[in-house]
Amino acid sequence: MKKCVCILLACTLILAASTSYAAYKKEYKLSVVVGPTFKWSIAAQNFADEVREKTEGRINIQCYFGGTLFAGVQTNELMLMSQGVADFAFGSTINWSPQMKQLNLFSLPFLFPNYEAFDAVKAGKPGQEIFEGLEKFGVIPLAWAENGFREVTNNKRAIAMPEDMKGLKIRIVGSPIFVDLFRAFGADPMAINWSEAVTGFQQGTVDGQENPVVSVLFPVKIWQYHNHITIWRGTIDPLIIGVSKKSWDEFTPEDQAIVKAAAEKWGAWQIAEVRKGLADSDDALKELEANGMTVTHITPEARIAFKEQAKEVYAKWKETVGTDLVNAAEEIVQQY
Ligand code: X2X
Repeated sequence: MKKCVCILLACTLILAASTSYAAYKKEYKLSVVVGPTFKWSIAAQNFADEVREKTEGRINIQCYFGGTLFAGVQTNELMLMSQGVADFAFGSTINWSPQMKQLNLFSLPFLFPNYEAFDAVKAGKPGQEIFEGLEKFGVIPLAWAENGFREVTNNKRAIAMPEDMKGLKIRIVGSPIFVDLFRAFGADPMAINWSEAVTGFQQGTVDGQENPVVSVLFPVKIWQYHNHITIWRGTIDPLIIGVSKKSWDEFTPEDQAIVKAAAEKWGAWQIAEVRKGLADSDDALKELEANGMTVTHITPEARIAFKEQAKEVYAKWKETVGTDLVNAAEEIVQQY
């Protein structure tokens, strides 16, 4: 009798397990805007491989690089996740910011002077609020990753002061705060999707662009197109590793824990990779110089001048992001 009960119990357990796994999809799609050689994509691929291995194949994540899931329109990525078309993403907060206004916090001009202030804001109440807010979009945030401080490059002249930007055609992401920001400096911002941007640099459709040094400018070898870079730390771009709630809810708690741990591991790895030669030394900048670029660091006085010229943009977008959220971030930043 005892044996019978045991067998029955075992059968029930196996059945329960197979029923919950049966809800799993054959493939979970992960979206990345950039191509497979970027550290950003390598982290995504490692995350996918680790989840597949640790869940013994139950969660099979396939990476779609180069923005193929959103057909090149990078500002649609969050919407696709809300709809469950993309199950996972290593998403730039800029690309998600047209829908989720709070994410423009990181694009507020000159808010973040250094990595320490930025990390403290992510780890503090503002970061927590942003993560909670994402759930309203049907996205469960798993971990932070990073694109980085976005620096300006161009093929016309060294930019040391705001007036040096006058008239320069600058490629930007199709996110309204960047239009406002570059217009404030008298530049001519042109929204071009990442999928077309490098062609734009090649063909000289634009004079310049803004993107992080190690994360993006190295893999595209920006020195082939532009010979000036300005380290201005004007805006910063964290990535969020997210999963659509629809997919998340299908996973057992054990598998959820595996997914979360892998996201934290590869998010941390990716952050360390894209800061190499920037946070610890200036080796990354020396490499740009070795490739023929002039590197201009804005002086503290220039930073004040840039900030002053972007004052109205900051005030307007502070309201859009949410005054309380920005106040909380400013309070943290002041300690650094
Ligand atoms: O399009 C860009 O500039 C990029 C790759 O940095 C983002 O996706 C925000």
